[in-house]
Amino acid sequence: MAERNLIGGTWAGGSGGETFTSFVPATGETLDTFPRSTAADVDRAVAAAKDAFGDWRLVPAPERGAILFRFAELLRAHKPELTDLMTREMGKVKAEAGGDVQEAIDMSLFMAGEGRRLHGQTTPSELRDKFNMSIRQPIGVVGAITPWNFPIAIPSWKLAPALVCGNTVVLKAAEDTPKLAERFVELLAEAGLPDGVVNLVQGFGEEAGDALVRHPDVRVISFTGSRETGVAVAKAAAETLTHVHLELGGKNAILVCDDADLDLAVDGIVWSAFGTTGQRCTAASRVIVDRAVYGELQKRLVARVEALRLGPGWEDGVDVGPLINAAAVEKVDGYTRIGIDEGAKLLTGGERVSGEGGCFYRPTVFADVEASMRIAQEEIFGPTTALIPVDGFDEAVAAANGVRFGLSSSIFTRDVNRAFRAMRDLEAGITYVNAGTTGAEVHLPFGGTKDTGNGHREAGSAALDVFTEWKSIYVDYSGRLQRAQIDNVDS
Ligand code: UN1
Repeated sequence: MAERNLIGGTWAGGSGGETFTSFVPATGETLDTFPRSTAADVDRAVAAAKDAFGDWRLVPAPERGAILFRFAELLRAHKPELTDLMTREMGKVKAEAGGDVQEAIDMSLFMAGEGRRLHGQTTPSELRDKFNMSIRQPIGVVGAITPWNFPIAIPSWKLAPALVCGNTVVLKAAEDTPKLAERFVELLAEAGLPDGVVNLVQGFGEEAGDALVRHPDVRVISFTGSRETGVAVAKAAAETLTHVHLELGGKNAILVCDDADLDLAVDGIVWSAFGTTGQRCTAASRVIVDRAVYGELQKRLVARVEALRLGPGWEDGVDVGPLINAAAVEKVDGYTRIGIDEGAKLLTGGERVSGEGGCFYRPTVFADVEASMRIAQEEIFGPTTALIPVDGFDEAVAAANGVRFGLSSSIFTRDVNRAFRAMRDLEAGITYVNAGTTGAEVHLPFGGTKDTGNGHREAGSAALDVFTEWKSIYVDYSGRLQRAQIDNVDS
């Protein structure tokens, strides 16, 4: 049995004896075998994390940050290797895989710096000779459940803030990218984390993930994935009143106004809709276009999309890699059928790539999509985008907001008034002006409104709110009993 769970500083096999395999989506080849962990494995990992919390919470935050600085250095030193592995295990193209690792470097550096901030507040007391302050405190064991689409970046979004704040972690990474999760944790350990501060349990959501969410000693769950699973996580965690941070789906729209720079808009659409093969929660799966430029935009967009080169991510000159697995190809193809049945016009794509061993699907553009159609409402998580024609700015904003999700949004316009209205009125956690829907930077809050989450944010200092609890402290140095709300108020 492969010893690939990290528990209390020791690499261990799974207790159930079952294994699962990681594949190369571009070829279908087998990459490696991992333990399919059980609730018993999760139990051991949580116990190790709980045990390690006692000391880790007392390590000065700047020292915890220093370990993250070292982790960032190690990520940088291993960037070529991790990038190459990511093109194989996850499938994204080289430039984007490098970007994924870079995002983890950036996040680790940002959160390392938090070790010397982690600001609380001091504030006057209403009473004399009394001092008031609030401080952030770690919460305890954090369960991090991460997706395969950003297999190095997203674990860093969760683990770097959790750790610098003084929590310990059990990571259950996606079963499609276990090797990358293993390398991530190996490098963290190498950076100098004490045993048990980070633990890794490989396996599936139904067993390992579920056990982690329900474990009474896990105080915070941070989950990125589908809306459906997010709801299940929230329900399961309710029983133990575990804090839950959810980062769920998107149905992100790009608005193209009649005054837009169309070539720039096409650049933004191609990059946001087909980068990472559309497998980003920030992907532009809707393009809402003013009828004045609708025909011209279609023409320019289709020409660009048909020129995109598909292939394995590790090859030079490839624009679009494979989907993550065969089930994803089925899902994306199913939505092509749904779009056609709904009466949308298939402009290009809409089929598997034959003659390849891997999970390739042609970049797909639908036109004449109505805002209420399923392909304009549901998250497809693949290389499919829907063009929705509208008359004017107000109709565009209404269409953009007419979905359950609210992660990212974008507007192409040269009109500053429209740009500011869009910043105010688009119901999303992120709005880009004259850029596509992807490309969030680590020092700003990341997350969405409506069904995209449950009100929390990752990244930036906002992430600290997920991984700390406030403590308010009152120090009375008057030497006598002073009663707030009473002694300082006349009658
Ligand atoms: C995701 O798809 O889950 O803004 C995260 C972006 C990336 C992160 C995407 N920096 O597209």
